[in-house]
Amino acid sequence: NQYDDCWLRYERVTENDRLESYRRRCRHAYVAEKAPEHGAIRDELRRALPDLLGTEPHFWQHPPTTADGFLAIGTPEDMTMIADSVPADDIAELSSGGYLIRSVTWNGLDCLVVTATTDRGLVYGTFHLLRLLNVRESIGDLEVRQDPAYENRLLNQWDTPFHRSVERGYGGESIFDWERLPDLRTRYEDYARLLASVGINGIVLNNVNTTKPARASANAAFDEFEGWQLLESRRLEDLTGLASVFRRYGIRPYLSVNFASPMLVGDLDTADPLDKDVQAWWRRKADEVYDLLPDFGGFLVKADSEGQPGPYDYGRDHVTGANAIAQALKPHGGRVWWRAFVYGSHEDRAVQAYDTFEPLDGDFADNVTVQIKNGPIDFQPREPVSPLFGALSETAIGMELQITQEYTGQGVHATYHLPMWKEVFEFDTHADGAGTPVKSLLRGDEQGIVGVGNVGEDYNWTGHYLAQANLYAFGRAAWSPDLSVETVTDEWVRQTFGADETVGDVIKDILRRSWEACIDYETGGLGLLHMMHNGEEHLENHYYPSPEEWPGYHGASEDGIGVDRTESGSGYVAQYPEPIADRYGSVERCPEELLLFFHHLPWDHELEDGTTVVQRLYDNCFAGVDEVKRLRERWHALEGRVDERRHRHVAERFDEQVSNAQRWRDALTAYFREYSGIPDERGRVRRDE
Ligand code: BDP
Repeated sequence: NQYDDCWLRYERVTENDRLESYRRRCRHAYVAEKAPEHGAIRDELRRALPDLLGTEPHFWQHPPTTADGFLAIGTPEDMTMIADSVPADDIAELSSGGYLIRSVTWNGLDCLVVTATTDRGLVYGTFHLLRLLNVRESIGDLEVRQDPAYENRLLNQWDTPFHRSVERGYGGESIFDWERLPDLRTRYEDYARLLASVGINGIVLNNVNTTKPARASANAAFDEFEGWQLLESRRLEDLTGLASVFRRYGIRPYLSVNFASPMLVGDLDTADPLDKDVQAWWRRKADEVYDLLPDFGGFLVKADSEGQPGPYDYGRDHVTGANAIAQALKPHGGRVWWRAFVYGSHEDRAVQAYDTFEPLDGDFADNVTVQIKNGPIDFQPREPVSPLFGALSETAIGMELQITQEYTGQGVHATYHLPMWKEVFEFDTHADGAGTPVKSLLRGDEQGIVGVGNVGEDYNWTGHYLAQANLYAFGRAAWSPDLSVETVTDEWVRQTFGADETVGDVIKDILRRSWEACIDYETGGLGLLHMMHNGEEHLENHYYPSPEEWPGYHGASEDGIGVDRTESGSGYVAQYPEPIADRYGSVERCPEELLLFFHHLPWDHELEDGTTVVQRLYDNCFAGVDEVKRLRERWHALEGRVDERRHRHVAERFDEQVSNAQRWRDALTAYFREYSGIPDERGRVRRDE
């Protein structure tokens, strides 16, 4: 293989009973043949079944006449055999991505039916069935009904045309060879397969930074940060082939666009959203886009943030800015995804997104979705949940999660994000009284989940084999936030590493513990964050510790540490409704893991168990490193049980992770020691002379 199959491995079934049962139902396939999606389904069966069953599937144009059973995939309109065996009512309620997999007896044969009301649903149903085979589930008596929890399950590529870098990407350069388009690479199809197999239905092809970000201004390598060019006619034409690859898998294309496009791409001398020519320009552009890409999903906009232009340049607010673009997409059913990641004017950055967007609630056009990062700062190892989710009751919202590990060890550390996401989904916003978790606020046609992608040109796609789990988990959680961490992790491990239970248990243990470990060594664990190095010289940083660089984020001083975000401080806590505001605002009741996010406390402040703040920070930093060492040992013990290529790769990464974690621990504990003047009770922290 040119590159890794990730979780779509399809290894030979060796258990005889299973093999026999799978063969009886899947060797003969009767699959609809009209839509592009049907072609993708057949291709997938052609790939998977020979590997799994050791025999080529036999495709039929009519219901198979065979002594075996068969597999039938299609909508009831496509095939009478399906209409005959599944009552219309049984699928009438399915949403556009939903599907039903059912064992039926037809003409005395044991058959399996995968059906849906849409072609996209058939794709998901097929991948679900193959997953069952991959993890060796029984398929003798199936009744699987699935409907995605969210209509929009989008990936945001931070790939930068045209120098093929990926901002915050740790899996190599961009898989998209923009300059060669419209030529296609098989990798595009394989990527679409990976995404569709976990239910992702939209892809924003380019970076939210469509011009060179302000922070990279000194770096000539980023001069050609020109994602905005994708709106040029010649570039749009190049995208048609790429879009058709994704279309077969039910994935709609989207583009990040620059707010100043009417000036950059067009020749207007303003991008003022109230200017009639500007509005007409967006309309013409949208018409052109939809002519070429009929299933286009919409535009993603990062405006007035980190040097990107926006409505503030013209003295307009975000509603005016977003709606001007939305009106152009409206006739085509397209949508603007407008990012709430705006900051700059507030001393406490946590305050800003809510301050900017809450007053605008209800004014956005109905085809604008405000895309909100999970936390109020910026994808830190741990943050409280953004209060904006609960505050925008009259606005369509989307939640943006970071799949790529920008702040959690990048391509080197094993850090699994699902436990963090799960915490966010379940967080009770109290928006509509107790029992209004974040996950309940994102439903409906206009809302959804967005993930910042983590793939690149590397053999294993994600830079670290275990980081594949984050992409998998993102898709599964966006499909159903109710799935437990255990279920999703187990699915991923069994498909990716096979049936060996020892291997599975170890990897699940590593993944389960990895996030807490990372929080401990990178922050000390009491709600501190943003203690990493930034370098103007290049964009690839945020990997090394540098607590002295951004004191505003953690508030260390001689008298204590933490940021006062209560009434006596920035007042951020009041952005939450009761009883959250009260809980976070009280030193006694604030959960320990967020304590220093909300409060500035003396170094020797005693926590509930009598330990002082500074001692807890020391202890956590050491505990994080110890945990990573233990996880490394566990991985080492799998030598010989995991293929050498993957084993060696992850083992090497673990060595680097341990040394990087020690570097974090040492930098942080020395810093705490320096400021507090209080030694570690256990004598582990030396003071820098
Ligand atoms: C920050 C990243 C930066 C992104 C920015 C964003 O460091 O590369 O451009 O988020 O989300 O976390 O726009």
